[in-house]
Amino acid sequence: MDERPVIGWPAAAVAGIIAAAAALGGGELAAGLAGEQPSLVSAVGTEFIDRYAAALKELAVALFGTNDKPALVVGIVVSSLLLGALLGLAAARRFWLGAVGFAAFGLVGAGAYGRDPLGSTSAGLVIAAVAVVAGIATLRLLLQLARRPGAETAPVLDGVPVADGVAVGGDIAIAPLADIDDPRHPPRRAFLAGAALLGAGAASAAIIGRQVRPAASTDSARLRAALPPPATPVALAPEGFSVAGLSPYITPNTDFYRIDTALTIPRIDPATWTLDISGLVDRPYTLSYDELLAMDAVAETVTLQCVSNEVGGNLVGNAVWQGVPLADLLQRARPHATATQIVGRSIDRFSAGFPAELIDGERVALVAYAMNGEPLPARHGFPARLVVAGLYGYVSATKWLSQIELTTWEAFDGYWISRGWAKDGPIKTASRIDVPRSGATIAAGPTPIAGVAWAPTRGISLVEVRIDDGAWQPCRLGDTASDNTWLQWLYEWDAPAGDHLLTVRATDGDGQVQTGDIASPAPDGATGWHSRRVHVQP
Ligand SMILES: Nc1nc2c(c(=O)[nH]1)N[C@H]1C(S)=C(S)[C@@H](COP(=O)(O)O)O[C@H]1N2
Ligand SMILES: [Mo]
Repeated sequence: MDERPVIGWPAAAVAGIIAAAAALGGGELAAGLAGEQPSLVSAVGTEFIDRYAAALKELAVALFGTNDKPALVVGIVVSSLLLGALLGLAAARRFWLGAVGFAAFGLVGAGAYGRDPLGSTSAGLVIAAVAVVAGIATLRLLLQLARRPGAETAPVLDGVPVADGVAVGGDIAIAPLADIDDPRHPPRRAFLAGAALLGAGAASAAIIGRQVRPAASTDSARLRAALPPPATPVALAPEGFSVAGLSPYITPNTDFYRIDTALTIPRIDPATWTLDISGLVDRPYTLSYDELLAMDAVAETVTLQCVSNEVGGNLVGNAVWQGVPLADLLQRARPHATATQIVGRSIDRFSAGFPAELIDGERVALVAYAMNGEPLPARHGFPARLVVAGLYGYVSATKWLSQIELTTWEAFDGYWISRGWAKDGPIKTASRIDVPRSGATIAAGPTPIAGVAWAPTRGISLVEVRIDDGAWQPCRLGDTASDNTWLQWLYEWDAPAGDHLLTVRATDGDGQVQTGDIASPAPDGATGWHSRRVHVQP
């Protein structure tokens, strides 16, 4: 005769789930209290992104659009809770199994933390330890509460509990679900109350952990940052066509698309931030935020686009960027003639490289610290980022910039290059219909067709619209600050009743007509004409 605790498997699983929640909650709280440290979940997510970014970027963008980050966090939390359930089942048989499991996941978390450029290794160890202790303690408590009242342990004979429940395996005694309602045993009020209480505690810990996070220190430094006036006057933003639904010429910061691998937006203190200029140069140097702001600055309107943008997509925006010309910053370091690649690196391990010959003094290329007249928003790279006209963001627009390294074209591949994207990333000529909306029903008669078109550095010379299989009709073009930006286009259509397919194409400043060949974003940018179907009522 042998004595084993009998714990229903639902109770064991619930205990494991609540224990995992307690571990996550404890980790969040510890990370929040630890100061400007990413949360454990975020560190695991960052590691996940860096490992699986190549597959993830397409998959995640396809599945979740730009909501890929919340989706990843939800995925990590749900997987953790499921693992918790398994550990709960294991712990009901042998408690040490569950405890070892929690410790192992703590180590995985601490490891991810150590590799997360935003987190410190020692902080990660402490945070992971708090999470593990919270998880194991919760598990222990709940499993104790889950034991049958009055039958703390059930006698087991030859592996079969005689008094209680049914043995599932030879040496385990797990009661089936129905057994919970066994009238011989009152409902486990203590267990349910304990689970509810600890679950609520875990959730509160997570919420408090998020609240106490001192994100405010960077944000207030950002708001205090006094922008020097640019040496050159800002080119006035053109008035633009007033058509409801048409993208404004300048994209407001709050509407500007955001794409990056950062699960936690880096919060950088400008007082300690530095920018290194190094590599194949005679005089490497380091610049502080104040020194950068003290240099002669320019303000340039530049359209930025993500290579992942689909035809007709919205991963593109136009802003006035203020900053110091990259050419000036490089000159000061005396670059070697052998330098053929300029690599920007961020504090979060991202990197992007482009040909050094592009920085010829003609092309607009800046280390930008302001966007549309305000210090760079944190999500767009505060305190400084690169902006190079005419290049997709993934090869040029490094946010949270920490280093500019001159090297050779062959010596280094940026973040997305080693993940299968093209090494050269010039922005392709593109045009988009903003209005009417796809599938819109409109009344017959005069109706505007309008949108934006861009071919940064080359400019746009012509935009044409085609109705169904008709002839290409030239559109009115809005003014631009320079060839580095998109422009608005407008076609005043006298819409006849029926279903119609509207198509747009642009011609760049060199006279090249935008190709109608359909290509997906990978590996070097989508092509094809944007079309919209509309229904016109008589
Ligand atoms: N540090 C960092 N910078 C980055 C990225 C990144 O993942 N990390 N993504 C790049 C990509 S792919 C694009 S398209 C642009 C987007 O800039 P935005 O988010 O300000 O629009 O940032 C670039 N700079
Ligand atoms: Mo991008």
